[in-house]
Amino acid sequence: MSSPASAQERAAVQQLDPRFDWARVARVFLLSRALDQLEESKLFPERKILYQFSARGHELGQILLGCLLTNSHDGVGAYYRSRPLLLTLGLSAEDALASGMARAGGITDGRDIGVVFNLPRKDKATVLPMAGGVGTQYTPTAGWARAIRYYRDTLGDAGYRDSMAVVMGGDGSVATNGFWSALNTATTQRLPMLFFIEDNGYSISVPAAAQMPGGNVAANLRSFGNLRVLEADGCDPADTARAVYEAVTLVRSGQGPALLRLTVPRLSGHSGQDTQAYKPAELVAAERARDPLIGLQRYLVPVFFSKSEWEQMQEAANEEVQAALEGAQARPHPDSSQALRYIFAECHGEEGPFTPEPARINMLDAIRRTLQHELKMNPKLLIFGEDVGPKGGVHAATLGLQKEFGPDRVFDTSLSEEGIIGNAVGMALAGLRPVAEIQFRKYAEPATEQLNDCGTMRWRTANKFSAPIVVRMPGGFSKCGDPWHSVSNEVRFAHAPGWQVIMPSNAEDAAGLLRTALRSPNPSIFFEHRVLLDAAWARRPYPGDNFMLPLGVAKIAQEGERLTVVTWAAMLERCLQASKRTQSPIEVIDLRTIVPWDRETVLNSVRKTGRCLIVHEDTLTAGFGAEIAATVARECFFDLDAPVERVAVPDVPLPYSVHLLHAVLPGVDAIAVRIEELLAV
Ligand SMILES: Cc1ncc(C[n+]2csc(CCOP(=O)(O)OP(=O)(O)O)c2C)c(N)n1
Repeated sequence: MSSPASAQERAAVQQLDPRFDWARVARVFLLSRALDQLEESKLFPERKILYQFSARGHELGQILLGCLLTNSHDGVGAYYRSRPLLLTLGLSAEDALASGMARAGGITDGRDIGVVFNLPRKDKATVLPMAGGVGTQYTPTAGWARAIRYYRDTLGDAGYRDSMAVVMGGDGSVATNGFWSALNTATTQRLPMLFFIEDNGYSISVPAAAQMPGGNVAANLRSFGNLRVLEADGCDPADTARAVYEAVTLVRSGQGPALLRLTVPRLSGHSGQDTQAYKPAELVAAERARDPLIGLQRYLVPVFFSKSEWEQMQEAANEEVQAALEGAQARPHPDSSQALRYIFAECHGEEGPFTPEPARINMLDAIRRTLQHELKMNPKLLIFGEDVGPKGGVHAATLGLQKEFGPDRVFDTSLSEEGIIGNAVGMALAGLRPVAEIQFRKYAEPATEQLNDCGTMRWRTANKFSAPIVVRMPGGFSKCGDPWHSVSNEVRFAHAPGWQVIMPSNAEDAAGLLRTALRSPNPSIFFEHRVLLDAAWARRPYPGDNFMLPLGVAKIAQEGERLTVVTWAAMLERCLQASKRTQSPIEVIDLRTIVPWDRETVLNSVRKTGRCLIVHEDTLTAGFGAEIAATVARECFFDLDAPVERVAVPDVPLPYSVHLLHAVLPGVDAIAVRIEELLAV
């Protein structure tokens, strides 16, 4: 900064918003611009980077925001155009370029595209792992905001005082489910959360007015309850500084959430490939004239910097970027031998001694008691979902838990599965242990994106982040079937990398497997089969408060030599009954978990018996049985005396009519017939 010579100049300096370090703002702005410039003019055309999402036009507000995110428990849900904010928070230019160039180290070690970032932090704001899906950032950030409140108010951790969550998004993102879900959560719960909307008027080529009436999210939300709404011109330094400061101060002061809409130009195409041919030429020209860099220069030069100082800063930014490029280019490619690592954590939870009780309880009580004990043991464990609070869940698995542990620990959510899972992810990232209930397996579908992104998080971030949540979901047939409440489709989770998939068949296993999941470093789907919740067959003595079962260890439910039946969950009882109908010794294996699945026990058994039948409730085509069959066919090829067979529901939903239901569900008769057929080969 030059020392202003005249009184007039000194006065002018004082007119700059004194709450910001403008030298820092200018430095980061010029660095960000130089990075985009290099990428757009050289690295992308030369195919040295394969994705480019320019932040040109968006920088000012992001950098001012970054200057205020000083609290170590602040959390930011960002998106692909947020690099200026990350640079403000400490992302180095070399890491930025190396990420785009898919070099070793850097942000994701070549696993994710260069702009899908994260920043794990101890001393400054954490940038939550981004995802490629527009709108996916909203609900996890609301979860982070909820975690702040839990640490601060329930656990009494003063370190969380004044902390906040910020979610960033474009005008297109406000049309997504995630935006509305997070807005509902943040406003009904009055969470410390800022919605930071950078409105550049376009979502790729679609104008903002196609996303919502009038195209102005702030105008539409002015009457939304519990929400402060602010707007500013994101190219005007004074106006942007005022609005960003006010928004951050409001949220930090505990007055609940706020939404700030900044209007900004998108000075480049949506991404490297996009020519913006759909934009009228006058608009492109007007956007160029609005460039916030011009605005910032006017604001700071000559009152704060002289013209030559400004030029020197520009030159310094270019030099920094050149050095960063050399550093990035010197880095090796990521080690391909590491590509399969970090789907799961490379450590295991501890197990304790256990003390079984004599009385048999049903699976529902076993689940409730396990949850109750873990709630007692772990103050960071929270249970939530639709109706799990005062009602105790529609299946009664959480009955009485809110009364015992209070509404901060066991609570109802709004009706948004995307919100339930997304919030859980954000809470887990903040160090809590969320247990989310999805009321019925089928209703996990609105949360598909959050579930998939949660599963891949550890891998995507090269082991920097993970969100070990437990998702309990009842499903499968009960007294009747129907296409909504009786879905099993567990294979869908087996196909989504990063999920442990647990399918207990009885009360004892349910307690042991659930406890393992609740202490596991990985996310788990815990499937509660509806017919087993109160089935007499599935009752067992409660195995004690320390009982844990390892995942991926099947149980040989019945030993035999002539044929191996592999099954899980509600089909186990039917398989055992069917095996009794035959006069031959049949080995029946209860897999207990399908990810990981116990290949060794299955393969050893088939090597012994030479015959294999797989029975499951999920539909036949591409069911998990197909995976087992392929493995057995390959690994036991020379031991097999008969083809590997499957009995499963044909490819239809489960019907409501009990008559129809039993026509499609694998029954004892059908299983017994297939066993006999295989024995006769
Ligand atoms: C769920 C989802 N649908 C579509 C896309 C493809 N896509 C990527 S960016 C984008 C436009 C988003 O626009 P906006 O939210 O306004 O942000 P901007 O790019 O303008 O900053 C689209 C449609 C995606 N990544 N995710």
